[in-house]
Amino acid sequence: MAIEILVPDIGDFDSVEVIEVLVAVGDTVQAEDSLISVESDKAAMEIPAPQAGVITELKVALGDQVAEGSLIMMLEPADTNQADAPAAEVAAETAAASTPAVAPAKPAAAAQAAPQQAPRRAAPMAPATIDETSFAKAYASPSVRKFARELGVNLGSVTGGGRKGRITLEDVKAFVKNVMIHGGPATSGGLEVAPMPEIDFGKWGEVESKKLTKINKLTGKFLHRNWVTIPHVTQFDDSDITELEAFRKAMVPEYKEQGIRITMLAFLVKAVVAGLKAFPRFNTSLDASGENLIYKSYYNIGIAVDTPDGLVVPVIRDADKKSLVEIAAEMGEISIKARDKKLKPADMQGGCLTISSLGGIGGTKFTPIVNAPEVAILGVSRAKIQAVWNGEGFDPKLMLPLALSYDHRVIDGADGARFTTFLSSVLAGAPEELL
Ligand code: CAO
Repeated sequence: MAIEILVPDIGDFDSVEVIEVLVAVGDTVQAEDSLISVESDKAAMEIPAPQAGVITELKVALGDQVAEGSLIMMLEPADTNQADAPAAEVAAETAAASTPAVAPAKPAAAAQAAPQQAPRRAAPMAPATIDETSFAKAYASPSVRKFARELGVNLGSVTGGGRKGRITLEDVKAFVKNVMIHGGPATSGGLEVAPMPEIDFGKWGEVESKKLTKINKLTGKFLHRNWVTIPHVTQFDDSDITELEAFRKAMVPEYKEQGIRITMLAFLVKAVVAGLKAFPRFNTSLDASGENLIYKSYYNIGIAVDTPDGLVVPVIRDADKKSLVEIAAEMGEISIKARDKKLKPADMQGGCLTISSLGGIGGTKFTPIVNAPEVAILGVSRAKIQAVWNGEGFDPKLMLPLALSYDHRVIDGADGARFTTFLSSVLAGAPEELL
């Protein structure tokens, strides 16, 4: 007969959130196997099975709040005679899962039998070394830590896809898979960088240590991943926006009364949509296997917004279906939302190409990092008047510096130059066509 599994004494917490359900109905568990992970604002912990058996019913779901005594699931206790069989299976599975990453001195039997299927870089793989400092700091539950340790995965190198950037079991599996297919940080064929040494900066003068914000940490991980895994090229161009700027300035007073700021950025969104339509390969993403390109028929443009807590990238959806004024109004709203921390995860997903504009701040050029899974990003610097040769003399022209970084696995250099040339000509063309 099934028994109830209740949350045991979990210390001083009135209620904690279920952040992982680690078993499903029908699963066989051993005593002490983890069943769910819960998290308070201070710590994550796992609730273990009190005895071996089969899970017959789940009573909690992700996001539920539980407290001591809450019913979490029903378990049919195991027949003690059979208890060894699943344990053996689990051991075998664990051993199998460990094989790739711990790289035994001798290749595994299966790899010998089918050498043609072995990933190219699997052979010279060295045992991974775990950086204990970043492993300890990684945001992951105890079972994920255990799993990562068994596989020799350095959790500090894994990007968390769970809520609030938590590293899940799936993230660790995906990391290992990526290493096996492409070679990665844990292999000798990938990037092996020396760990940053601990430095006492205080010995050279007064210092103060401040915690990175959550946004800093999250974007830092994604930017690092994108920087090391995407072969970047940045194509520069200057676009003559003399006429466009005069046109924009003429529009400003009318819309200011309605509370809408008509910015250069809104025109750039429209120009980028035209660029994506003219060059559909820029509106794609590589799928997880890296072997197929996903072409998108929608035009969602990400806008990098600088906030006191760090960089966020809200997305203007269906920019092709919106007028310039609608885009300008929406950009005003999302910038406020971003700075008031009101953006939801969905507001920052599904982008096709991101624009990062530093024009309001200054600078002549910069090389933005591609916001994967997008394949290109447009950086915009401050426009300034330059002397432009007209064949007979120099004209003063307002030139806008553009910097297009792209994923060279998807975009060839020639297309990169074609795209910026196209953008430049659209921005230099008839402004009313961008309305
Ligand atoms: N050249 C010259 N002047 C420019 C300009 C450009 N390219 N872009 C903007 N300006 C001017 C604007 O016209 C405005 O002037 P007025 O106040 O006289 O109208 C002023 O600079 C301020 O503009 P803004 O930056 O507030 O507005 P925006 O619409 O251009 O940009 C936003 C909005 C949200 C993109 C911006 O505020 C922001 O956060 N930028 C930072 C993005 C970032 O951090 N990127 C780095 C990512 S790392 O890869």
